[in-house]
Amino acid sequence: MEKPDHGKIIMEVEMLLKARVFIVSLLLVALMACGSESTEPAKSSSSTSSSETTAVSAAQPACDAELTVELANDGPYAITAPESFQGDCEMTLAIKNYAVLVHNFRILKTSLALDALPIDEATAMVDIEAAGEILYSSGDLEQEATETGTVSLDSGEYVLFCNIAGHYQLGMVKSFTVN
Ligand SMILES: [Cu+2]
Repeated sequence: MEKPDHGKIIMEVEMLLKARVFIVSLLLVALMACGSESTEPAKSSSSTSSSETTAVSAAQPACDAELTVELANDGPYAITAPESFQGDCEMTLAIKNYAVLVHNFRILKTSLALDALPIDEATAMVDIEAAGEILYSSGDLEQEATETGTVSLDSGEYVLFCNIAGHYQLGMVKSFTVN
């Protein structure tokens, strides 16, 4: 009883396998035909997905720590912040002004030295156009006012400063390295 059954099963399995090979080859032919027919839609969909990929890679992971910036806490024109910080991530800034005087906060990418930023004589403010590229700009903060923001910085040297008239000249500036 069992022997013929086994033989039958083996034969059936063999037939099934042959049928599968046949079906798979049919499917391959069908797929190849589909592929050559739909060259245009395939192209457009691949460009869509590549732009999505770009968007995804542009959204960086959050940095491990928050960047705390204190304005006029360690002196009337002091900017207190870490000397260096982690880069290639989305940095969360927590800025606070401790003084009665209004202050603000700028992150500048520049090739100029810390003490060599050009000043607009009419306004007594740093001439941003001539100085470089501002990558973060806070609002004007009253005493005890805080601002939270995000910025992604490449590794390199930056200049932190306050651009209320005359404050840069009074030393409200600090170098900052992103690793
Ligand atoms: Cu200031």
